[in-house]
Amino acid sequence: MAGSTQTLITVAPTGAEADKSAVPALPVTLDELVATAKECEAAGAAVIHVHIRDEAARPTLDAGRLADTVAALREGTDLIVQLSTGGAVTDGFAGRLAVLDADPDACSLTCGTVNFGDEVFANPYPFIRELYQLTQARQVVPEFELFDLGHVATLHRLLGEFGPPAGGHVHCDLVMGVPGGMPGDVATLAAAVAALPAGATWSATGIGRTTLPVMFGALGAGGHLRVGMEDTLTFARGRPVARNAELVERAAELARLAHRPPMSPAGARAFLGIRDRRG
Ligand code: KMH
Ligand code: ZN
Repeated sequence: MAGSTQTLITVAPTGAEADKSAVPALPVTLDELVATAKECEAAGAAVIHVHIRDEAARPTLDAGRLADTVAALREGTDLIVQLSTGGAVTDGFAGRLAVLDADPDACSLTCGTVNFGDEVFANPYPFIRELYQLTQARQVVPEFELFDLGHVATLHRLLGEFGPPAGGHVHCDLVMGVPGGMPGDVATLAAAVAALPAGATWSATGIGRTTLPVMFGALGAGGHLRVGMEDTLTFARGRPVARNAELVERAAELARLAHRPPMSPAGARAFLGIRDRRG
């Protein structure tokens, strides 16, 4: 399978937490997002995990903006467009479900509640179940976001109750190092990977200073990578990230050094079972 010889790189360029006024390099307008996406695709990304902002650069789940964003990313790139259904910690469940109305290729689906710094990122099982069934009905491929080992148990429960996802393939993302979630270290990575459903593939991302340990651990264990300013704003000690693409460039370079070069967007579509929604 392509996943064993190549590396799927996802870029998460914006997130819902960082403040544009404090982080001027953060892409928040549609033009900034599309320019970032093009640069990251050229650098080796195959998937873009998307959070959008309003005219004041605040996180939003506005339906019109989401639809325009999906259209603009499809027009400007070949990247797989994965919309966040996690949104911001302040977003309600109805708005998060309505994200699928924008008809993305893929979406995130977090498998449990987690403390998120001083906040709570709420994902009770009835919400997870409803979102999962909606992805199946709309044929939107979910990526299972796992912030803690208990989320892996919930993933097993979900698949046991409702069967395989759209596309037929289970792909997870281990989000490590969130204050309140599982730590971003190699021992925890190995434990989480060992607990995944048989046949599942996985990416990993380490928040903040866990970025590099998680990236090296994931490459060594046969996993895939997510990078971007949603997850880290510091490229090296004392040096802020200047562009999302430099995070993708570094991930692609490490993947090539591991003899698992970046997967193309076309390869990633086949790997993840993404249905072609482009005109
Ligand atoms: N912004 C976080 C609270 C996702 O995109 O699905 C949730 C998050 C997960 O970023
Ligand atoms: Zn996100």
